Amino acid sequence: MVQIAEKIKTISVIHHIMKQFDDSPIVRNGNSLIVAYDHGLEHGPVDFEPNPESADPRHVFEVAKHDAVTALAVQKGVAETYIEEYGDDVNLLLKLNGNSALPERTDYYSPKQCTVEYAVEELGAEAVGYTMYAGSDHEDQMWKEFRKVQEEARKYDVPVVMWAYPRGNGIEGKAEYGGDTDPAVISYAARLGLEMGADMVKCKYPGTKEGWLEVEDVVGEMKTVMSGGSKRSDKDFLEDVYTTIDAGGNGIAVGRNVFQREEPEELLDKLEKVIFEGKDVGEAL
Ligand code: FBP
Repeated sequence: MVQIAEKIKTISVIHHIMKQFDDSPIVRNGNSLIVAYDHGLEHGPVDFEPNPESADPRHVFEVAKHDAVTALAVQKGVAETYIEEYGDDVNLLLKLNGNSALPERTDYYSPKQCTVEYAVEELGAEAVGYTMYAGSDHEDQMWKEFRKVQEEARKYDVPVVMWAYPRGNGIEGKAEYGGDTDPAVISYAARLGLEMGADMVKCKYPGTKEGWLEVEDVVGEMKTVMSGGSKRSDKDFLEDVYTTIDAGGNGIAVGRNVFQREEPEELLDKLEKVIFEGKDVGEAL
């Protein structure tokens, strides 16, 4: 009897977690369109050069008020300054770790910069994000940090999005490694998200529908979103997004393809059609 009661309790906790994510404001009809804006840390101001307006966080918060956007992913400092003004119109996904492009490292590592408690209690985050460099010499350290993030997120009832970016000495340079868009590598990294309790993984686009299907085959119920990548034409970008959705993906987390455009709203209108309204690229354009 005790065992059954315990089992029911466990099942109800799991259901609660899954239901909570589908009910989360960062999800709409099962899908998400997350605008990522942590590039000032990850790449530096060089990413703002194609559209200098984008260096001003206020500009990107304004863009993120678009109906299609389900969340804006930023680092803590940007959130602290702008979320009070934009909190009613923009769902905050607080990126908890991050690293700059400046140091010489022997392998990839993204240190934790913010706790879930601070993100939720002080900044009002609706979700949290963490970059995992599986394959790096620092993978074990990052799992330790991720474990705390994931368990704290459960306590605060917010979903965890894992930026699943396999890279580093463990894989790069190996004969079987096909680069960071290799579906086998992306699938393994995405699967780690499921194993470690992420609610959603954000993966590089593997280039084909077959590649994304390979990812979907191993992630169970966990949601997947495509990482935007460098800026390309509306048509090329929408085709990648459509293929992702068609293969069972749940949307995108996109930075440069939005904020490097002078009229990002036009692309967001089109993305809304593909991600939330079941339209194909021809219909969206
Ligand atoms: P983009 O859509 O511009 O590719 O942004 C996605 C993202 O994951 C950002 O959140 C992050 O700043 C950046 O890519 C990191 O890219 P990388 O580590 O591959 O240089």
